[in-house]
Amino acid sequence: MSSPEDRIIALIDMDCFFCQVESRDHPELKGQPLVVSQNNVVLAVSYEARALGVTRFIRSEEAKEKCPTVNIVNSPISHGKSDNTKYRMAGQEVIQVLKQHCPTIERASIDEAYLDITKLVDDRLETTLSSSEDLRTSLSNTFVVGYCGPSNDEIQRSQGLQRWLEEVFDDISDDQARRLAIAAVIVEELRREILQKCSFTCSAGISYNKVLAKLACGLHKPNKQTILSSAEVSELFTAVPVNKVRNLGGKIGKTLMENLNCNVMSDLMRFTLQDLLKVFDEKTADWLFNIARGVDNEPVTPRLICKSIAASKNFFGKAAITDLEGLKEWVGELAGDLVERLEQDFEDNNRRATTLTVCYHHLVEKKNVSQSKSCPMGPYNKERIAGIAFDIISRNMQMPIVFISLGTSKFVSVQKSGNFVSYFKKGVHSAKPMENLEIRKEGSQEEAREISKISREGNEEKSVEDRGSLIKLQEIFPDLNDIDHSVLALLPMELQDEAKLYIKNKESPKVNNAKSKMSSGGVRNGGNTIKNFVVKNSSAVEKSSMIRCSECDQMIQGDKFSEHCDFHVAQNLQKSINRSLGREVLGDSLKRNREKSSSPKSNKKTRSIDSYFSKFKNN
Ligand code: TTP
Ligand code: CA
Ligand code: CA
Repeated sequence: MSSPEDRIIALIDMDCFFCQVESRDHPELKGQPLVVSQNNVVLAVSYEARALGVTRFIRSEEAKEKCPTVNIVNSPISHGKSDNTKYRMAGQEVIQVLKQHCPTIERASIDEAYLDITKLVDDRLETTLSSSEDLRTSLSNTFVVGYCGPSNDEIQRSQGLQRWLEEVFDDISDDQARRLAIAAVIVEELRREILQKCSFTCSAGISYNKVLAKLACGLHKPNKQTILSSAEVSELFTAVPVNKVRNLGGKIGKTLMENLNCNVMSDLMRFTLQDLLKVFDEKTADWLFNIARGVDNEPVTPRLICKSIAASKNFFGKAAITDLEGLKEWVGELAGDLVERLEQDFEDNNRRATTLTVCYHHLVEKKNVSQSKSCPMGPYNKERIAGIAFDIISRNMQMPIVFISLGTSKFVSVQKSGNFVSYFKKGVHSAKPMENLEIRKEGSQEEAREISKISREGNEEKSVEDRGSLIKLQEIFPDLNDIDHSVLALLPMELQDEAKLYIKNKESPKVNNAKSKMSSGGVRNGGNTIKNFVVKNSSAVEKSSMIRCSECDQMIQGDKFSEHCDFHVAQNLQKSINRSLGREVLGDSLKRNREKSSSPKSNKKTRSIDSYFSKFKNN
């Protein structure tokens, strides 16, 4: 397989998915005009309702005005917001069916998946002899681009299919066409089985790359499938608007349309690679140049589970968030929802997210302005995540807020050990709820450990002890010679230090031997520092490398990066607490600490956050 046209890729997309899930639960709704609404906005429209003029993204009342007989189902609510669990699980049922037949499946959204069926097709071609007549009977729901009109007209479809099979299958023996025809038979079988086992209809596109399979899938719906061969691409592209193509729905498509005057895909052929390089980065220019010619080499990456997990909500009209109280309430709800789903995902898929992205839209002169910020993801803890989101969003006081999303991504596989699970699930390191947070300073003998600290008054010692007895490095990594660094980065500093020490000892056994506690599996009491909440990318801690801090844009030495991040977390928390509570927490805590340090029993030092910053910001 060397040519970009040698693969066979299918995209399967469920028809009016949320409506099908609802009408499977409520059979009286089957065949009826139906919409599924969330927050009073129509998100899914049955084909019966579409025929009566109902469209997506209108308000439920508007749907009723357009079609008085329409049934409106409101999607389930949890944490004060729509809960898609039911639909996600229904999507997973479909994946289970596909999994029985195809090893290379990429779940692309709640209701669609790409399949690389190249091998299935080649195996079938080797083992089965099919005449064009056999194929015509098997392909009873299949359209062929270039051999049918744009409608779902059955006569045009079957005549076109027959003509195509005769032309390319019997006469010329076009190899790609033969393989696409066999692929279409396989996809007809898969769709039939999905209907039998899950009671859902779906549509499919069959072509030789992901972009074209997706495009083909949308041409004939519902309950149909479409073949797109390379010979038909250039003709089809004269009629395909640029923004209807996968990856071109956003900024890139807009630039093509507005700045380069490309309206349909064939317009893109006017540009050389050099022309495109003047406007786009190398990767994008290259991709555009290729896709204009129907070439897309993106592989189908086997993935049965989503790449990201997010909890989000729109706040339309009067529901817009206008004060910190409202913001606090909603980030709490969203964080609760997110953590529930992450914990379930952890149970199901043995993986943990390492990046948290907080995105929000606020209104400026009635226009939506989007902001987003990513940071490392620590333990799955509702209060902690809510605190981070609150801090990020409240920082600029940009109200009213009309959309918030807390998303997690960059999953790493983890081994499940009892303590590892309980560590993350119980949130031993959970930060305090925002209203109780206090920032104070603590000095220690090791200068590098002098960092800002979130502590729970009175409970701090207990939580450190708890952690010590709960977590032992060896229980997380039974084979200490095979420590997964991405998992290690999720653990408390004490355990990270233990691991580093172990690795160092392994490399030069004479050094530091006395210090190591690995043989006893003990855990040093390092204090419940804010460091514990900061996940470090294992590559980011390379001493020699420099990392740009997204917060202050400074280049930071790798081994100082975590401390630098700690500073920002502490500083931001401090700001948000000061803002939300309207009092000088730092002033109070410093005062308290000063009092404590003056007591003969205390050996704690105090240091202002500014002096902390001046130390780390230029590291
Ligand atoms: P789609 O596949 O875009 O649409 P659909 O399945 O309803 O209809 P079609 O037959 O045209 O494929 O979306 C899948 C489901 O995702 C849809 O049923 C409802 C949900 N959805 C949202 O929750 N929010 C959105 O913005 C969109 C577009 C869909
Ligand atoms: Ca769909
Ligand atoms: Ca879809």
